[in-house]
Amino acid sequence: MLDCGGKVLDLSAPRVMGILNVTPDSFSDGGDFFCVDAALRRAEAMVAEGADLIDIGGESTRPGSAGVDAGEELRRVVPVVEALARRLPVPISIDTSKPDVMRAAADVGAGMINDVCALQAAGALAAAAETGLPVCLMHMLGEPRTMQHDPVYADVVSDVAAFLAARIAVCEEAGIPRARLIIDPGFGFGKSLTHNLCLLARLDDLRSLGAPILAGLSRKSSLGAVVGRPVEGRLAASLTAAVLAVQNGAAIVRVHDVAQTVDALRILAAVSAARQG
Ligand code: 8Y7
Repeated sequence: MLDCGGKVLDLSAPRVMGILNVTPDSFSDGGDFFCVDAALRRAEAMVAEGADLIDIGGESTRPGSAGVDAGEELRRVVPVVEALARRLPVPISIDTSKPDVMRAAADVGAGMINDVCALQAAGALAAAAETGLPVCLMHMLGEPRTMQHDPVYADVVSDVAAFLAARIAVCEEAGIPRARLIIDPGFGFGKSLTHNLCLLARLDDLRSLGAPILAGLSRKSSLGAVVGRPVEGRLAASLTAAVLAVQNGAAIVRVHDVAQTVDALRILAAVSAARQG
């Protein structure tokens, strides 16, 4: 059980995190007005489809992307977090690396911090600790602008595990107990196709770190590289990856296609139950 700012996330069964991007290409009027109502309708639809939490992000972390400043990110996400936290029964996760955004989102009801920089930004550790919220620590090699330029590891799974273990230790020292942490290998963040496949194949190696695992593979380019399809044709690949991630130990999958993922995981659960008799 994770206490997400008053809302409970029960991790005794796999959970689905629905992705809600609040960036200029989504829920905007074409200018810089972000339509809270449209974001709310999309989030409500994901909850109706079975999403157990909603991840709101205001900064694109795609390969090659530049950042946005804190003022802009706050303006995008805070009204959406506030509306969703008030109206939805599920916890709202805030996808940010910025301490000011963590604090502001927590103040308006966010239930989790999802940080692709694993609280390494200046002030992020203290800000996250102050909120008292669960935190997802993700591994990334390098930074979004350059991370896909020939990433190198000694052994990708042990390197990622060592990084996450070190971040867990730093968090514990800063007053964020392991029971409030989630770990994520960061599929696609400074990883070649082979690295991503190794991490998925050996995801359960990360279980020894003693924190639930979150896996984000939905529509990612490594899946596209295997099946040879553009982003809009990656549903089957994404569902297969989600099922494999859960089978290999993921507690939470971060996805765009909630309804289909929920169905896929129901089949996995039904078959697992039959095996156990
Ligand atoms: C992940 C993520 C993204 C992921 C976690 C995309 C924000 C890229 N990917 N957060 N965020 N894990 N925890 O394609 O894999 O969705 S953005």
